[in-house]
Amino acid sequence: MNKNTTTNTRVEEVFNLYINHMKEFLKEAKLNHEEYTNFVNWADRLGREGELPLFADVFLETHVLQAMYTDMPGTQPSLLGPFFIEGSPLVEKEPGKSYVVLPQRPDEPGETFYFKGSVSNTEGKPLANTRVEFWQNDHNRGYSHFDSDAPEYNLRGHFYTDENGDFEVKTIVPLPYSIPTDGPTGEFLGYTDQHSMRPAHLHIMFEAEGHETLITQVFFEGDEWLETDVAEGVRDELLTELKDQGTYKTASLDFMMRKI
Ligand code: MBD
Ligand code: FE
Repeated sequence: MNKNTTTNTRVEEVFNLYINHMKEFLKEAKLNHEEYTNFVNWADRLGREGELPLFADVFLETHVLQAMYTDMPGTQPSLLGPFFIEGSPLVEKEPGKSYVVLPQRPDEPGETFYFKGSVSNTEGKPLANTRVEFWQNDHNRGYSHFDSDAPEYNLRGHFYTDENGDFEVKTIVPLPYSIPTDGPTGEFLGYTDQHSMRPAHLHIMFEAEGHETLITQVFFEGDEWLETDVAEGVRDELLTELKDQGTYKTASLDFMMRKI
């Protein structure tokens, strides 16, 4: 008995279930001892190189979400992913403007993009003053703080929906993203002959009083990686059309939050 911690019946319940399934799985997989040792060594490197969150979010998170949410009303959640960070700046509309500008460099490379959203509850009531957290990758396909040399919080920000539950944000068009391939996660992709790509996507998290926090993503019709997203994050209702307006692009999507 470990006297440093109190028992946690939920941990016990989940661990027992895990062991029962694991026994069946090992019988079927007929793992030999060398394979087991190889796995432990690989998993050790995965952790030491800081890729455990990456691996888990790419290969497990979608299954957690699908087990939780299939067939419920409201916008489908998608992956939080490994590249969210706390503390993004608050951005506000400049006088006379209908949109907020996502924090970016003065000369941020990429195609100018206006994304509009509306937020309502599952009964269609607009949700004013909903907190919208927004993050995405840049023109070099990296995320600030992780795999881009852009400044901290570049292309990350939060703002609030207006009195009609609407918001509009000026940013750049996100690009398809390759997860890092130079570590243990990439090694695994090689063994299993899988590519490392995710379709272009926006990350959005909505928080509104009395409602379930909605963590989701937005994808674009026609993206070549939609069907084979390495992280399996795509859901039909999260697809929108990227419209070419000449010197800039636009897109929009409606989101529905569930009451608690
Ligand atoms: C990403 O950008 C991402 O969104 C997920 C879910 C996994 C890896 C990289
Ligand atoms: Fe992402």
